[in-house]
Amino acid sequence: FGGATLNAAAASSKTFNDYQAIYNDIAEKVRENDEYDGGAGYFGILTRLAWHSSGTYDASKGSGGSFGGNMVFAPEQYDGANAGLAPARDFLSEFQYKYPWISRGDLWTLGGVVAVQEAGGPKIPWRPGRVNATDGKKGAPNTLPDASRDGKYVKGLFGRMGFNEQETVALIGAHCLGKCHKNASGYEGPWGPSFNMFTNDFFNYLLKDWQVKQWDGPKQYEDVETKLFMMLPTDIALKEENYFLKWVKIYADDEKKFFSDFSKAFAKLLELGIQFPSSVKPFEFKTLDEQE
Ligand code: ZEM
Repeated sequence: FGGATLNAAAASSKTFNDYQAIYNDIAEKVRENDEYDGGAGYFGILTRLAWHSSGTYDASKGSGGSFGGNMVFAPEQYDGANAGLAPARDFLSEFQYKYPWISRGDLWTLGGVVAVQEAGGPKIPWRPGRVNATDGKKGAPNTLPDASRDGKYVKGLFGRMGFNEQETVALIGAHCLGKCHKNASGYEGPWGPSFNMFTNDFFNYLLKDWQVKQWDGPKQYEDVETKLFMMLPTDIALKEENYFLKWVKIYADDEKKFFSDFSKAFAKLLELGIQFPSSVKPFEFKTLDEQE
């Protein structure tokens, strides 16, 4: 990898407790809004904001990633893949006012950590230090995945970010959370019934029988048994390539293993392209439940 890395700001006067306070504020607001989006709450959309701010990374060029918080500027602002993420940025913006010292990249990635942990998922080690870009020049549009494609495309796209097949499958397991929205992506529906809880359900559901849904929208799948749930073509593609299917089965059988691998891969995703000073050690935030 020949890419340049961006240097995270050296440790400021802020400590673990300062960031835990922001974590708690976000988590309280997530709790208060648990009826949002038909009971999905903000877990899915906040996880997706963290992913889309980071998943623009190209390891060969050192471009993209969460460092600058580029999604507020053109061209990333108008990237079709980011349609529907404004409610997540708006949700977090009050904390930008309350804690003016935190950067957008830190706030958006921290929002993803809150969402995963408060939904019952694994702890995600997280480091601060991203620095706001002042314009969109370093934005990397058209780099996020297209859901209509096949497994080789998915392998190539996650390979561009520096992920292997195991990490790729683990990351896509985040589709246990939230929903697709016709007015955002064109796709519609949740991947399973417990879309406000972080579990290995995505893999259990994926291994069931799926058929192409007959409707006026883009090609997506519905479960044969109830027709209540959905899969994207790129989700089904994880069953069509043995190098992915192997991990789908492992994670369906072993939620602990999924949690541990997801935690590592998601932490890596949020830090793509960023060089942290060795003095900045990862924080592991307490959930609201653990503090009660
Ligand atoms: Zn998603 N994702 N994603 N994803 N995603 C959607 C929703 C969510 C793909 C994709 O096209 C879509 C990862 C990987 C991939 C989440 C997390 C992560 C939606 C629906 C689409 C179309 C958006 C809408 O309509 O609102 C593709 C093609 C992927 C890879 C091949 C990875 C990696 C993720 C996190 C680690 C989450 C949580 C959602 C639910 C969002 C919500 O609003 O509830």
